[in-house]
Amino acid sequence: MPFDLHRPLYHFSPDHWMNDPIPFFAGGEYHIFYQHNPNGAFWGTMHWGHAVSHDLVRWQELPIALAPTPGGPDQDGCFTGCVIAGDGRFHILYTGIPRLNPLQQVQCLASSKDLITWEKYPGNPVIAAPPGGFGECFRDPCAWREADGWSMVIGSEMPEHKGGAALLYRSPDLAHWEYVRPLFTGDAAQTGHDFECPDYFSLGDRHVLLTSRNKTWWHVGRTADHRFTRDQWGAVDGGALYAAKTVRDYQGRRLLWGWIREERPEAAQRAAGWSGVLSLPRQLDLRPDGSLGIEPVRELETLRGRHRRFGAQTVPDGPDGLPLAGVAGDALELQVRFAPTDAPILGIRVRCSPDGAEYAEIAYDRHASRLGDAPLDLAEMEELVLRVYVDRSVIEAFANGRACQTLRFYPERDDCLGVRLLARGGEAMLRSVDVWELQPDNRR
Ligand code: DQQ
Repeated sequence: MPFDLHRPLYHFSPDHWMNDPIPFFAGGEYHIFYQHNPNGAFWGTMHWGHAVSHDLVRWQELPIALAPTPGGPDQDGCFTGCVIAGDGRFHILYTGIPRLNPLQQVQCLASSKDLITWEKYPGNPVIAAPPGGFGECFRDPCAWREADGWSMVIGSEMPEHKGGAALLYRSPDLAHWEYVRPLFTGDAAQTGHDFECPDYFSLGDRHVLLTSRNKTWWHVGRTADHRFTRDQWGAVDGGALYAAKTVRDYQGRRLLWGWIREERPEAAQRAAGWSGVLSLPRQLDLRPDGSLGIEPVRELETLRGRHRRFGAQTVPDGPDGLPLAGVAGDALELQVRFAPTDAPILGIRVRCSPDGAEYAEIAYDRHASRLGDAPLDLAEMEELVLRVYVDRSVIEAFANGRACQTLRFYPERDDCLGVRLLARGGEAMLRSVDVWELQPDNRR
């Protein structure tokens, strides 16, 4: 394989195309299904790809799980959905595309004994048309078991682009579905005009709904009488992460993955032969104030190689940042702690060229209370704690257990390896920096 400066080393990124990961946990293994085009690094002819991991860190590709059936209700694509276990088998509910242009969307069922070989239900589609009164979007089913049958939400939208709608259905057997009502409707000004890829689960004593449009959004609230009432909401990630979904694992953890989108021209994606990256697994928790906490999982520590620690020091005010002496790499983990400060901007630059001209910047703006595009309010005496994973063209940054910003960075040169600490508008006090070189098995 020719050397590829941009292809991540420890993030999963299959050949050709991926989007929309769908996680599932069974038999001690983590599975990721994903939207996949096996015909090239561009969106089209949507299949379901499949990969498995024992440790949440190293992924192995498995055979394609679902492919469009010529002449079938999914002949133009097997779009996103969910995987569930029931009656001794596994089931996929997904959106079949009978026609892409103009867009037709129906809901389909497939089943499997081993998660590898899938049989489509002969009576597909199981839902042939949306209920009346909603806009065009009608896709991405998310189903779960209740004491007396199955429930499912399908991503939709209010008429005239007013906001998303999560349409609630009920079924005794996964094949026959009855529409109930919208579980929740959103406001376009807050969370976009529709709800792609809804994900719905309980967390602590609350319910959480994830929806996607432009970003993935979290909504935390309570459900009663088939209505979800939202208490708080926010963005799962301010950057390049989209279509995030979750699974509960054997430890009871709620784990989230998203699709890290490309931000380079389509021609460059096709030429590279790959497009789309699976995010690192993130653990979700309910914070004491009822908002959503998001942290990278501890299993990522198994990637750690050589470690360096830098102690307290002043970071001078300046446009270019303070180089972290002796640190270089395109696959790094960094943990940075800044003391509470008056500097309006503080953060870190990674993948810096030797002259400092090229870099990717993760900066906290104290006046705007934002980490990139992710809101982050720091309490008066709260440190800024950044955890940053660098993996060639992918940078995932986590701040204070509650804000994330995923970046893409595609340098032309191969010496963008430096790290610099940043303070602008005033000096900042660094408490410590820990740096690990990450040692993926698949260095290529
Ligand atoms: N991607 C799928 C759709 C979904 C969208 C198609 C979100 O099912 O709504 O690839 O990225």
